[in-house]
Amino acid sequence: MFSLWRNLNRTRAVIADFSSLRTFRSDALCVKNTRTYSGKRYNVPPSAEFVARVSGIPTMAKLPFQETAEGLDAAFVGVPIDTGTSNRPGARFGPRHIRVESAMLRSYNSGTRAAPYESLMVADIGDVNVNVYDLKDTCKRIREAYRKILATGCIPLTMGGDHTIAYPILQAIAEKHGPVGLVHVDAHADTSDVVLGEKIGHGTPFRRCVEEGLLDCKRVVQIGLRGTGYSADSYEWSRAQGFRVVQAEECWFKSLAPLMAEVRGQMGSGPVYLSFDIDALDPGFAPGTGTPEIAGLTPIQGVEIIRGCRGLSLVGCDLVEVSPPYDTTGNTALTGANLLFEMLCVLPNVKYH
Ligand SMILES: [Mn+2]
Repeated sequence: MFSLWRNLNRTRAVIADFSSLRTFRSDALCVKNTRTYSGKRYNVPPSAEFVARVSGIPTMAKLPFQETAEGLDAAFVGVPIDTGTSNRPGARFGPRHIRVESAMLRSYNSGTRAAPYESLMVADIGDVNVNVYDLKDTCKRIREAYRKILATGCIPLTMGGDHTIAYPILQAIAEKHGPVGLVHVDAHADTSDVVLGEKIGHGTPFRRCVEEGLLDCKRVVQIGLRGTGYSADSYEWSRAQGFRVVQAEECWFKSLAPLMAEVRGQMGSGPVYLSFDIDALDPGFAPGTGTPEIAGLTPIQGVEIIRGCRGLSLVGCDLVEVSPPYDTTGNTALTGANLLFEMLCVLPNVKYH
Protein backbone atom coordinates (compact mmCIF):
# COMPACT_ATOMS: atom_id res chain seq x y z
CA MET A 1 0.00 0.00 0.00
CA PHE A 2 2.80 2.33 0.99
CA SER A 3 4.77 1.55 -2.16
CA LEU A 4 1.66 2.07 -4.30
CA TRP A 5 1.23 5.54 -2.75
CA ARG A 6 4.91 6.29 -3.41
CA ASN A 7 4.62 5.13 -7.02
CA LEU A 8 1.51 7.25 -7.55
CA ASN A 9 3.29 10.31 -6.25
CA ARG A 10 6.25 9.55 -8.47
CA THR A 11 3.90 9.26 -11.44
CA ARG A 12 2.32 12.61 -10.52
CA ALA A 13 5.74 14.23 -10.36
CA VAL A 14 6.60 12.87 -13.80
CA ILE A 15 3.29 14.16 -15.21
CA ALA A 16 3.93 17.59 -13.66
CA ASP A 17 7.43 17.77 -15.17
CA PHE A 18 6.17 16.58 -18.51
CA SER A 19 3.34 19.14 -18.62
CA SER A 20 5.62 22.05 -17.71
CA LEU A 21 8.05 20.91 -20.38
CA ARG A 22 5.21 20.77 -22.87
CA THR A 23 4.06 24.26 -21.91
CA PHE A 24 7.55 25.63 -22.42
CA ARG A 25 7.98 23.83 -25.73
CA SER A 26 4.61 24.85 -27.13
CA ASP A 27 5.28 28.46 -26.10
CA ALA A 28 8.51 28.37 -28.03
CA LEU A 29 7.04 26.79 -31.14
CA CYS A 30 3.73 28.62 -31.32
CA VAL A 31 3.78 31.84 -29.34
CA LYS A 32 0.37 33.14 -28.30
CA ASN A 33 1.67 36.54 -27.37
CA THR A 34 -1.51 38.45 -26.66
CA ARG A 35 -2.74 39.83 -23.36
CA THR A 36 -5.98 41.43 -22.21
CA TYR A 37 -6.08 44.92 -20.71
CA SER A 38 -9.32 46.74 -19.83
CA GLY A 39 -11.28 44.02 -21.62
CA LYS A 40 -9.36 44.32 -24.92
CA ARG A 41 -6.76 41.96 -26.35
CA TYR A 42 -3.40 43.34 -27.43
CA ASN A 43 -0.32 41.84 -29.05
CA VAL A 44 2.72 41.81 -26.78
CA PRO A 45 6.30 40.78 -27.48
CA PRO A 46 7.00 37.41 -25.83
CA SER A 47 9.15 37.64 -22.73
CA ALA A 48 12.70 36.33 -23.08
CA GLU A 49 12.12 34.71 -19.68
CA PHE A 50 10.01 32.11 -21.51
CA VAL A 51 10.88 32.33 -25.20
CA ALA A 52 14.54 32.35 -26.25
CA ARG A 53 15.52 35.60 -27.94
CA VAL A 54 17.32 33.70 -30.67
CA SER A 55 14.30 31.56 -31.56
CA GLY A 56 11.58 32.30 -34.05
CA ILE A 57 11.15 34.30 -37.25
CA PRO A 58 12.57 37.78 -36.64
CA THR A 59 9.67 40.21 -36.78
CA MET A 60 10.05 43.68 -35.22
CA ALA A 61 10.15 43.26 -31.41
CA LYS A 62 9.08 39.61 -32.01
CA LEU A 63 5.53 40.91 -32.47
CA PRO A 64 3.08 38.86 -34.55
CA PHE A 65 3.23 39.35 -38.31
CA GLN A 66 0.03 40.14 -40.17
CA GLU A 67 -0.57 40.82 -43.85
CA THR A 68 -2.41 44.15 -43.57
CA ALA A 69 -2.81 47.01 -41.10
CA GLU A 70 -6.46 46.05 -40.47
CA GLY A 71 -7.36 46.25 -36.78
CA LEU A 72 -4.04 47.83 -35.77
CA ASP A 73 -3.42 51.11 -33.96
CA ALA A 74 0.24 51.11 -35.05
CA ALA A 75 2.29 48.94 -37.39
CA PHE A 76 5.96 48.42 -38.02
CA VAL A 77 6.58 48.35 -41.76
CA GLY A 78 9.81 47.98 -43.69
CA VAL A 79 10.78 49.83 -46.87
CA PRO A 80 13.95 48.09 -48.06
CA ILE A 81 15.55 50.39 -50.61
CA ASP A 82 18.94 52.01 -51.14
CA THR A 83 18.63 52.98 -54.81
CA GLY A 84 18.25 56.61 -53.70
CA THR A 85 21.53 56.73 -51.79
CA SER A 86 24.43 58.90 -52.97
CA ASN A 87 27.35 57.14 -51.29
CA ARG A 88 27.58 53.92 -49.29
CA PRO A 89 24.82 51.45 -50.26
CA GLY A 90 23.21 48.83 -48.00
CA ALA A 91 20.13 50.51 -46.49
CA ARG A 92 17.96 48.00 -48.39
CA PHE A 93 19.01 45.54 -45.68
CA GLY A 94 18.05 47.97 -42.90
CA PRO A 95 14.57 46.64 -42.07
CA ARG A 96 15.82 43.05 -41.92
CA HIS A 97 18.68 43.85 -39.52
CA ILE A 98 16.60 46.18 -37.34
CA ARG A 99 14.19 43.27 -36.92
CA VAL A 100 17.02 40.89 -35.96
CA GLU A 101 18.50 43.27 -33.37
CA SER A 102 15.01 44.14 -32.07
CA ALA A 103 14.96 40.76 -30.29
CA MET A 104 16.40 42.71 -27.34
CA LEU A 105 13.30 44.90 -27.01
CA ARG A 106 11.02 44.28 -24.05
CA SER A 107 7.43 45.48 -23.51
CA TYR A 108 7.80 48.43 -21.15
CA ASN A 109 9.81 51.64 -21.28
CA SER A 110 11.71 51.63 -17.97
CA GLY A 111 12.74 55.27 -18.36
CA THR A 112 9.33 56.80 -19.04
CA ARG A 113 7.02 54.02 -17.68
CA ALA A 114 5.24 53.86 -21.04
CA ALA A 115 3.27 50.66 -21.65
CA PRO A 116 2.55 50.81 -25.39
CA TYR A 117 1.24 47.24 -25.57
CA GLU A 118 -1.40 47.89 -22.90
CA SER A 119 -3.32 50.40 -25.01
CA LEU A 120 -2.29 49.97 -28.66
CA MET A 121 -2.71 46.98 -30.96
CA VAL A 122 0.64 46.68 -32.75
CA ALA A 123 2.06 44.20 -35.27
CA ASP A 124 4.74 43.88 -37.92
CA ILE A 125 3.10 44.08 -41.35
CA GLY A 126 6.22 43.20 -43.32
CA ASP A 127 7.81 45.18 -46.12
CA VAL A 128 6.60 47.24 -49.06
CA ASN A 129 7.36 45.25 -52.21
CA VAL A 130 9.74 47.71 -53.84
CA ASN A 131 11.15 47.71 -57.37
CA VAL A 132 14.92 47.49 -56.89
CA TYR A 133 15.46 48.47 -60.55
CA ASP A 134 13.30 51.60 -60.66
CA LEU A 135 13.26 54.27 -57.93
CA LYS A 136 10.27 56.17 -59.39
CA ASP A 137 8.19 53.00 -59.54
CA THR A 138 9.33 52.24 -55.99
CA CYS A 139 8.01 55.64 -54.84
CA LYS A 140 4.65 54.86 -56.48
CA ARG A 141 4.54 51.47 -54.73
CA ILE A 142 5.37 53.08 -51.36
CA ARG A 143 2.68 55.76 -51.78
CA GLU A 144 0.04 53.18 -52.65
CA ALA A 145 1.05 50.88 -49.77
CA TYR A 146 0.84 53.77 -47.28
CA ARG A 147 -2.55 54.88 -48.62
CA LYS A 148 -3.84 51.42 -47.73
CA ILE A 149 -2.18 51.44 -44.30
CA LEU A 150 -3.51 54.91 -43.46
CA ALA A 151 -7.02 54.05 -44.70
CA THR A 152 -7.33 51.59 -41.79
CA GLY A 153 -6.57 54.34 -39.24
CA CYS A 154 -3.25 52.70 -38.34
CA ILE A 155 -0.13 54.78 -37.59
CA PRO A 156 2.89 53.55 -39.57
CA LEU A 157 6.29 53.19 -37.88
CA THR A 158 8.64 52.78 -40.81
CA MET A 159 11.98 51.02 -40.96
CA GLY A 160 14.11 52.29 -43.85
CA GLY A 161 15.50 52.13 -46.35
CA ASP A 162 17.21 55.30 -47.51
CA HIS A 163 15.62 58.71 -46.90
CA THR A 164 13.99 58.90 -50.35
CA ILE A 165 11.07 56.98 -48.81
CA ALA A 166 9.97 59.96 -46.70
CA TYR A 167 8.69 61.66 -49.88
CA PRO A 168 6.10 59.07 -51.02
CA ILE A 169 5.18 58.34 -47.38
CA LEU A 170 4.47 62.04 -46.79
CA GLN A 171 2.44 62.18 -50.03
CA ALA A 172 0.12 59.54 -48.55
CA ILE A 173 0.19 61.16 -45.10
CA ALA A 174 -0.75 64.61 -46.48
CA GLU A 175 -3.52 63.11 -48.61
CA LYS A 176 -5.14 61.97 -45.38
CA HIS A 177 -4.18 64.69 -42.90
CA GLY A 178 -3.40 67.74 -45.05
CA PRO A 179 -0.04 69.53 -44.71
CA VAL A 180 1.73 68.21 -41.59
CA GLY A 181 4.31 69.47 -39.15
CA LEU A 182 7.67 67.72 -39.40
CA VAL A 183 10.28 66.86 -36.79
CA HIS A 184 13.25 65.98 -39.00
CA VAL A 185 16.34 64.63 -37.24
CA ASP A 186 19.28 64.29 -39.61
CA ALA A 187 22.88 65.24 -40.38
CA HIS A 188 21.61 66.68 -43.68
CA ALA A 189 18.73 68.94 -44.69
CA ASP A 190 17.78 66.61 -47.60
CA THR A 191 16.45 69.63 -49.48
CA SER A 192 18.60 69.49 -52.64
CA ASP A 193 16.75 70.21 -55.86
CA VAL A 194 18.47 68.13 -58.54
CA VAL A 195 21.32 65.66 -58.01
CA LEU A 196 23.07 64.19 -61.06
CA GLY A 197 20.08 65.32 -63.08
CA GLU A 198 17.61 63.46 -60.86
CA LYS A 199 14.78 64.94 -58.79
CA ILE A 200 14.24 61.79 -56.71
CA GLY A 201 16.92 60.59 -54.28
CA HIS A 202 17.81 60.54 -50.61
CA GLY A 203 19.10 64.13 -50.73
CA THR A 204 15.89 65.64 -52.16
CA PRO A 205 12.76 64.36 -50.35
CA PHE A 206 11.92 67.48 -48.33
CA ARG A 207 12.35 69.81 -51.34
CA ARG A 208 9.76 67.69 -53.18
CA CYS A 209 7.49 67.72 -50.12
CA VAL A 210 7.57 71.53 -49.95
CA GLU A 211 6.93 71.88 -53.69
CA GLU A 212 3.86 69.68 -53.38
CA GLY A 213 2.52 71.45 -50.29
CA LEU A 214 2.81 68.38 -48.08
CA LEU A 215 4.39 70.27 -45.15
CA ASP A 216 3.13 73.05 -42.92
CA CYS A 217 6.45 74.89 -43.27
CA LYS A 218 6.10 76.99 -40.11
CA ARG A 219 5.81 73.71 -38.21
CA VAL A 220 8.99 72.10 -39.53
CA VAL A 221 12.15 71.68 -37.46
CA GLN A 222 15.40 70.13 -38.67
CA ILE A 223 17.73 69.00 -35.87
CA GLY A 224 21.36 67.86 -36.04
CA LEU A 225 22.38 69.33 -39.40
CA ARG A 226 26.14 69.52 -39.97
CA GLY A 227 29.05 68.73 -42.23
CA THR A 228 30.73 70.38 -45.16
CA GLY A 229 28.55 72.27 -47.63
CA TYR A 230 28.44 73.65 -51.16
CA SER A 231 28.13 77.22 -49.84
CA ALA A 232 28.70 79.07 -46.57
CA ASP A 233 25.04 78.85 -45.58
CA SER A 234 23.97 75.34 -46.48
CA TYR A 235 20.59 75.71 -44.78
CA GLU A 236 19.50 79.00 -46.35
CA TRP A 237 16.77 77.32 -48.42
CA SER A 238 15.31 75.59 -45.33
CA ARG A 239 15.17 78.88 -43.39
CA ALA A 240 13.64 80.67 -46.37
CA GLN A 241 10.74 78.17 -46.28
CA GLY A 242 10.12 79.00 -42.62
CA PHE A 243 11.74 75.87 -41.20
CA ARG A 244 13.47 76.09 -37.83
CA VAL A 245 17.03 74.83 -38.34
CA VAL A 246 18.94 73.53 -35.31
CA GLN A 247 22.48 72.83 -36.42
CA ALA A 248 24.48 70.16 -34.59
CA GLU A 249 26.72 72.81 -33.02
CA GLU A 250 23.66 74.13 -31.16
CA CYS A 251 23.16 70.64 -29.71
CA TRP A 252 26.71 69.99 -28.53
CA PHE A 253 27.34 69.49 -24.81
CA LYS A 254 23.74 69.84 -23.73
CA SER A 255 20.44 68.18 -23.01
CA LEU A 256 17.88 68.62 -25.81
CA ALA A 257 14.90 68.54 -23.42
CA PRO A 258 14.61 72.38 -23.41
CA LEU A 259 14.76 72.46 -27.23
CA MET A 260 11.95 69.92 -27.40
CA ALA A 261 9.75 72.05 -25.13
CA GLU A 262 10.11 74.79 -27.78
CA VAL A 263 9.45 72.30 -30.58
CA ARG A 264 6.21 71.19 -28.90
CA GLY A 265 5.16 74.83 -28.84
CA GLN A 266 6.05 75.18 -32.52
CA MET A 267 4.12 72.03 -33.51
CA GLY A 268 0.97 72.88 -31.56
CA SER A 269 -1.94 70.47 -31.78
CA GLY A 270 -1.85 69.78 -35.54
CA PRO A 271 -0.70 66.53 -37.14
CA VAL A 272 3.07 65.87 -37.00
CA TYR A 273 5.36 63.43 -38.80
CA LEU A 274 8.65 62.36 -37.23
CA SER A 275 11.48 61.44 -39.62
CA PHE A 276 14.70 60.25 -37.96
CA ASP A 277 17.78 59.63 -40.10
CA ILE A 278 20.19 57.49 -38.09
CA ASP A 279 23.08 59.61 -39.48
CA ALA A 280 21.91 62.39 -37.14
CA LEU A 281 23.77 60.39 -34.50
CA ASP A 282 27.53 60.54 -34.40
CA PRO A 283 29.11 57.81 -36.56
CA GLY A 284 31.03 56.70 -33.46
CA PHE A 285 27.68 55.47 -32.15
CA ALA A 286 25.98 54.62 -35.45
CA PRO A 287 28.59 53.94 -38.14
CA GLY A 288 26.32 51.73 -40.24
CA THR A 289 24.86 54.39 -42.50
CA GLY A 290 25.15 55.74 -46.04
CA THR A 291 26.48 59.29 -45.60
CA PRO A 292 28.15 59.69 -42.17
CA GLU A 293 29.21 63.09 -40.77
CA ILE A 294 31.41 63.54 -37.70
CA ALA A 295 30.51 65.41 -34.49
CA GLY A 296 26.88 64.36 -34.38
CA LEU A 297 24.22 63.77 -31.75
CA THR A 298 24.56 61.20 -29.00
CA PRO A 299 22.05 58.34 -28.60
CA ILE A 300 20.93 60.07 -25.38
CA GLN A 301 20.07 63.21 -27.37
CA GLY A 302 18.26 61.07 -29.95
CA VAL A 303 16.15 59.55 -27.18
CA GLU A 304 15.52 63.01 -25.68
CA ILE A 305 14.22 64.25 -29.05
CA ILE A 306 11.81 61.35 -29.42
CA ARG A 307 10.64 61.45 -25.80
CA GLY A 308 10.19 65.20 -26.27
CA CYS A 309 7.59 64.42 -28.98
CA ARG A 310 5.22 62.98 -26.35
CA GLY A 311 1.95 64.90 -26.47
CA LEU A 312 2.22 65.75 -30.18
CA SER A 313 -0.39 64.49 -32.63
CA LEU A 314 2.00 62.08 -34.33
CA VAL A 315 0.53 60.56 -37.48
CA GLY A 316 3.61 58.59 -38.57
CA CYS A 317 7.29 58.04 -37.83
CA ASP A 318 10.28 56.63 -39.64
CA LEU A 319 13.81 55.54 -38.82
CA VAL A 320 15.91 55.52 -41.97
CA GLU A 321 19.40 54.98 -43.41
CA VAL A 322 20.60 52.00 -41.34
CA SER A 323 23.12 50.26 -43.63
CA PRO A 324 24.00 46.83 -42.22
CA PRO A 325 27.11 46.19 -44.41
CA TYR A 326 28.78 49.12 -42.57
CA ASP A 327 27.35 48.03 -39.21
CA THR A 328 29.90 45.40 -38.24
CA THR A 329 28.73 45.09 -34.61
CA GLY A 330 24.99 45.38 -35.27
CA ASN A 331 24.86 48.35 -32.90
CA THR A 332 23.50 50.76 -35.51
CA ALA A 333 20.54 48.44 -36.18
CA LEU A 334 20.15 47.90 -32.42
CA THR A 335 20.07 51.67 -31.88
CA GLY A 336 17.52 52.00 -34.69
CA ALA A 337 15.32 49.31 -33.14
CA ASN A 338 15.40 51.07 -29.76
CA LEU A 339 14.62 54.47 -31.31
CA LEU A 340 11.63 52.90 -33.08
CA PHE A 341 10.42 51.53 -29.74
CA GLU A 342 10.79 55.04 -28.26
CA MET A 343 8.65 56.35 -31.16
CA LEU A 344 5.97 53.76 -30.41
CA CYS A 345 5.99 54.93 -26.78
CA VAL A 346 5.15 58.56 -27.68
CA LEU A 347 2.26 57.85 -30.05
CA PRO A 348 -1.11 59.30 -29.03
CA ASN A 349 -3.11 57.21 -26.54
CA VAL A 350 -0.16 55.22 -25.17
CA LYS A 351 -0.75 54.27 -21.54
CA TYR A 352 1.81 55.49 -18.99
CA HIS A 353 2.06 53.97 -15.50
MN1 LIG B 1 18.46 62.06 -44.46
